[in-house]
Amino acid sequence: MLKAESGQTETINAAAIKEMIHDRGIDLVRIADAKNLILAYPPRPATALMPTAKSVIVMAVAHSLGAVYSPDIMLWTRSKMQTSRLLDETAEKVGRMLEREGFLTLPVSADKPVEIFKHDPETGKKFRQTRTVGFLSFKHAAMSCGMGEIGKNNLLLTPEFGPHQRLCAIITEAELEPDARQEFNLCKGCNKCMEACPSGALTPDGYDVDPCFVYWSMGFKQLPPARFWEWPGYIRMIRQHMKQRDLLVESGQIYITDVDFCIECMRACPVGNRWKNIRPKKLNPQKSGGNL
Ligand code: B12
Ligand code: SF4
Ligand code: SF4
Repeated sequence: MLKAESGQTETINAAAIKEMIHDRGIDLVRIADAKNLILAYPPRPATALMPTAKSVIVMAVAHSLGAVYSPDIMLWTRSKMQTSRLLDETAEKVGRMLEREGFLTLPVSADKPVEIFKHDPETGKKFRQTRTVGFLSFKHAAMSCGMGEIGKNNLLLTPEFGPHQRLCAIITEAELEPDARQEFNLCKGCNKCMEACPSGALTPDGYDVDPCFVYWSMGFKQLPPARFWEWPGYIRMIRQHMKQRDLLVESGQIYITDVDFCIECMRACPVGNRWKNIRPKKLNPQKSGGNL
């Protein structure tokens, strides 16, 4: 147990923090050693955000499966916002409690904002498609404390919920006992995620962020042209979309409700014990601005 500098009676240890977080409605919580995180590329160590960090508390809230399998992605999007709210609110409250007890603490939001890169920081070359990166990679933090593994769909799979959860983290100076990493072998290698991916971002070679970003953010199956002869085809695609979509009205909804255009790699994945009894047998296509 850590002695809080405030001298108050709050118990600050891993078990007490986990209980407090579970009581607020969070489904999974584990703790990683801040100095021993598995790093993604580009690396985003917790100690770059807080040099004195000792622990990273990783939290997950399951999505409503009804929303995942709903006929229109907008229903999921709204539900996703609520999972983010629950996570962010919990992170904020636990963070304030830890700071009251004398431990510098940084809640990292389940949602945006993210860092935006127009150029490759290593070479200075302009990316064909702007890239975004989180301040901390939650999937890697979650793997670091044995919450799950990254599947072929490039998402964190947990034994309980498969890919159907939203993640969030709290970086803190409080030294909490870390949870061990684990081997799971949850991914069945069934390739359902690859078959379901409308943009071609998921292939046997792995995950390609650019086509995913373009489809997820706008529902477009083509990347912006890299050569001048690619323009006519690209313009044809945009005109096709404009016939049925109102991009101006849509952008209003996107800003208010954080609309995404795709969760197919998540929907298609059969992993997750808790869903066994309620998972629908048939997966109907989900309507989004992208499926024209
Ligand atoms: C930015 C981001 C995106 C971007 C980029 C994705 C990416 N992989 O980088 C876009 C918008 C495309 C995206 C898409 C999706 N996302 Co997203 N996303 C994030 C976010 C905010 C940060 C991801 C990140 O930084 N990852 C770390 C890097 C380093 O990831 P990586 O996959 O190993 O590597 C890629 C990048 O580094 C990029 N890359 C390669 N070289 C370079 C160079 C530079 C300079 C840069 C900047 C990037 C870059 O390509 C790599 C893959 O080849 C996280 C939340 C968080 N803070 O972790 C959510 C998160 C990963 N997303 C999530 C989800 C659910 C999705 C989507 C299903 C969309 C949706 N509707 O919600 C898809 C799934 C795509 C997929 N199959 O991976 C969930 C995943 C939950 C889970 N169970 O795993 C997270 C954790 C959000 C959350 N709070 O729960 N996402
Ligand atoms: S979010 Fe959609 S486009 Fe991106 S990898 Fe998943 S299925 Fe493919
Ligand atoms: S859909 Fe199949 S291959 Fe893809 S992540 Fe899930 S289990 Fe693995």
